[in-house]
Order: sequence, then C-alpha cells, then structure tokens
Amino acid sequence: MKEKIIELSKQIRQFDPQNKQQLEEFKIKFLSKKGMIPSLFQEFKQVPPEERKTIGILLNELKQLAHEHLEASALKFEEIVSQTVQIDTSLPAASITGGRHPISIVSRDINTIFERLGFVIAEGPEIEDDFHNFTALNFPEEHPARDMQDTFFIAKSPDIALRTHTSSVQVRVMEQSQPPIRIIAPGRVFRNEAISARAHCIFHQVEGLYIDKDVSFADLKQTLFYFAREFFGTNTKIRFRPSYFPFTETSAEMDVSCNICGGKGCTVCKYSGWVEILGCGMVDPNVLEACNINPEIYSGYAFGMGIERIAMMKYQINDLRLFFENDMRFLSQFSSLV
Ligand code: 2NM
Repeated sequence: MKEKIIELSKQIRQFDPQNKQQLEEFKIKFLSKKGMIPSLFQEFKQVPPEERKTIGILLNELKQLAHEHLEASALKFEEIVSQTVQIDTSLPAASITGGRHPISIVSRDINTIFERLGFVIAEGPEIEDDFHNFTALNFPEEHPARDMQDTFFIAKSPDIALRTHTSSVQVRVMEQSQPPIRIIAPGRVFRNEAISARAHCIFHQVEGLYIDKDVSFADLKQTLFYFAREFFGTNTKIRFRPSYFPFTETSAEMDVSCNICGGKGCTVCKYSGWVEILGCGMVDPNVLEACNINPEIYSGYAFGMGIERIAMMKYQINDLRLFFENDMRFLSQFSSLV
C-alpha cells in the first residue's frame, strides 16, 4: 500500500497538462469516484490496525496533493487563455467615444498660450491654511472673504479652508524659489455662494505670475494683449479699467472687444461692445515680502481669470450651471472638439 501511494504521488507531480482535456483526464484518473485515490481509500479498510495511522496520513496527503496539483494546473491554464485574449492584436481598434469637457478644453487652450510665452504650470493643494490663502496675499484681518459667509472652512484655529483662488499655489511657489518666476496656476476653487446662472460654489481659475527685476505694467499689458489675440482672434482689442485687489497695487480689470458681435452690441456684451475677462495688477510689495522675496530688488505682475466665464463667452453659453450637471445633451455638443 505504501509503495502504491509513493508511486501515485510521483505520477501526480509529473503531470503537466497541455490542454483542458488532459486536465479532465487527470481528474477522472485520480479523483473521480472510481479513480485511483478513492480506490485506495477502499483498500485502506483492509489495512491492519498497527499500520493504519501512518498509511492514513500518507493517503490524506496524497489526496491533498492531487487536489492542489489540479487547481494549480487549471489556474496556469486559465491565465494563458485570458492573456491570449487580452493581447489579440488582430482585433480592430475600439472606436473612441466621448470627448473633453468644455472647461477642460478652454483651460488647456489658455495654458498652451502661456506655455508658449515661457510660463510653467504650477499646482497645489485644494485644502489650504489661512496663511497661503489669505495672510500672505495681504488680506487684512477683517476682510469679508475671511468670513464663513464667503469661504468654506474645514477647521477653525488653525483655520483650514477650501482655497478661494489659486493664488495660494503661487504663494507656495514664491516661498520655495527665487525669481525669475514665471508660472500659471490652473485649478478648482471654492466660494460659499448661492448657485445661479452666473455663479457657482465651485469653479475654475487660471492665475498667472511673473516676477523678475524691472517687471512693469507695460510687460503685463503686452502679455495679456498677446493672450487675448491668440485666444479670441487677431482683431481683438483690449482695454484696462482701474480696480482693487488686496494682493496687487496697482490693480486693473481687463475687457476684450466682444467677439460675438464685433463690438456692435449684443446680449453677451450687454450692448457695450466690451466683455470683462480678467483681473490683474502689479504684485503688492507686502505679498513679495511675506513670501521671502525682496521687493527692493524684484517686482512682478499677476492676473487671474475664471475659466467658466471665458468658456461661456467662447461657446455662447448663458447658464454656468450647465458645466456642472454632466447632462449628455450639453456635453455631447463638445465631443468633436479635442
Ligand atoms: C487676480 C487679479 C489680480 C493674483 C495675485 C497673485 C499673487 F499670488 F501673486 F499675489 N496671484 N494672482 C491676482 C491678481 C489674481 O484674479 C482676479
């Protein structure tokens, strides 16, 4: 009996099936009701009591070995099958469905124009501390943006909030490097606002920053003029109006000539011929100082724009909520634009 068991375990170990049929044959030969292992269990009944313990152990080990070997062989076999299916290079390519979201298209187009001017894309966290979102950006202690009504706070003392602009990314870059700095920071921002056709609590921004020796407002104007012509077309005119932001001095807002009506007057420009597209200015020396950049040596400009606003203008979309609803009737209109 012992010899038989040893002989069978040798046979089992040598078994290497090449297909499913051989696997089945193995099962029948060793493990089926009339197979060799169940027959041995029958024979086991005649084993004298003094040998029962050792033979019993050997027999159970043999059965286990057969099951394990069968499973391992089947597994190996299935792996080969599925691998062959996955890399069938003769299959025709799957057709590509879907397309980019309009916000993604516009964001990418804006980034590309600034990258051509030497700007580098910078990214940072959406959850920010008070210093990077407000204090370093020269927001006074009692500024309304620091209020619960305007900002989503996650924790209090220390204040942690969802960033309200991507300027916080620029603060992080300024802290970590010395000029020349030429970056754009695209990304999602969050403001505690009632949702309407013109506002949402989540939207997207691209902010730009250039710091070096002798950077002037003229440099800012020329850069933004180039951007406007590249993005809206070569006939686009720009104009600046004075404005105010805590982080820039001087500050301005820039309008572009309405590219829907060509300046004649329409609903997009509200019959003024001009559309506001961004805010900008010379970085306040207090901001540079807070970020360990010497304002006696360096100066810089910055600008920021809302991507939804620009996408609304470009595609003549009149309700900002459409960007966030993922309605296929809306999204599929952009599927041919890559
Ligand atoms: C705007 C308008 C004007 C701005 C300022 C900075 C920083 F970090 F340098 F201070 N980043 N972005 C800026 C300036 C943003 O958005 C309407």
